[in-house]
Amino acid sequence: IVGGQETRIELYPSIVQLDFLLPSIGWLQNCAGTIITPTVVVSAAHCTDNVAVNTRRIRYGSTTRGSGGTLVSLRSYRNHPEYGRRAYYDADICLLYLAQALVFGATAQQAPINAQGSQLPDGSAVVHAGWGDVQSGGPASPVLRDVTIYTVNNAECARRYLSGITDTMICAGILDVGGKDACQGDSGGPLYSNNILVGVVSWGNGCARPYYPGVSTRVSAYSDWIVNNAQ
Ligand code: 4AZ
Repeated sequence: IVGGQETRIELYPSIVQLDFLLPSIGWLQNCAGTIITPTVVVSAAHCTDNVAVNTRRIRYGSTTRGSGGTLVSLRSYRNHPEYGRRAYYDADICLLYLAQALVFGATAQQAPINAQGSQLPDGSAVVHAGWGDVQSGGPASPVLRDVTIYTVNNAECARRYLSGITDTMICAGILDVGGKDACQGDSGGPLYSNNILVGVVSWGNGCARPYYPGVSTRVSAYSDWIVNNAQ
C-alpha cells in the first residue's frame, strides 16, 4: 500500500495473507486474499499461477506480516476459467479452498461480496488494505496498512492505459495526483466499498503514479461465479 497508514486486523478481519513457498528461501507473503466463507478465500488468479497447491498457504487473524495469527494450508484452488483470455490479467480472480474451517472472531470474519452487475458510481470512495510495498520497488510493510482512493470511470481508465482495460476490471486512484495505491504484494487483496468487497487487487503501471490508477478485478462481474463455486 502506497500513501496509506498503519491499521489493525480488527478493522479488516476479512483480509488474509497469502504466502508462497519459494525454493531455497522458504515461505514469503507475496499476495493477499479476502475471506468470503469459513472455508473459501477470494484472491487473484495471478497469485496461484497454476502451481502446486502445497506451495501456497494463508495466514489469517494477524496485523503483522509473516507472523502471528493462524496458518492454514489449501485443499485446492480454482482460477477463473477466463483468466488471461480476453486480455492480460483479465478475469484475474481465484477461489482458495481451505484445508480447515476458519475460526471467526474479532480478527477473522467473512466479507460480503458486491452483487452481480451492481454498478458503483464513478468517484466512489473505496479502500485497499494490505502488507504490500509502501512505494514502487519496495519495501513491503511489516504491518497491515490501508488507503482510501476513488473509483475511476472505465472509459477514462482505458484511455489512459491505451490497452488492456476490460469492463470486468475496476480502476481506482487519485487521478492526476497519484500517491495512493495498492502495490506489489497487495495483489489478490481487497478493494472495499463500505466494507463490501468490490475489487481484487490485480495490476497497474507501477504504483501510485499520477496518470495511472490501480487496476482491480471487478467483483460484480464475477459474483455469480464466486457464489456458484464457493462450496
Ligand atoms: C503487483 O505487481 C501490483 N498499482 C499490484 C497492484 C498494483 C501494481 C502492481 C496497483 O502485484
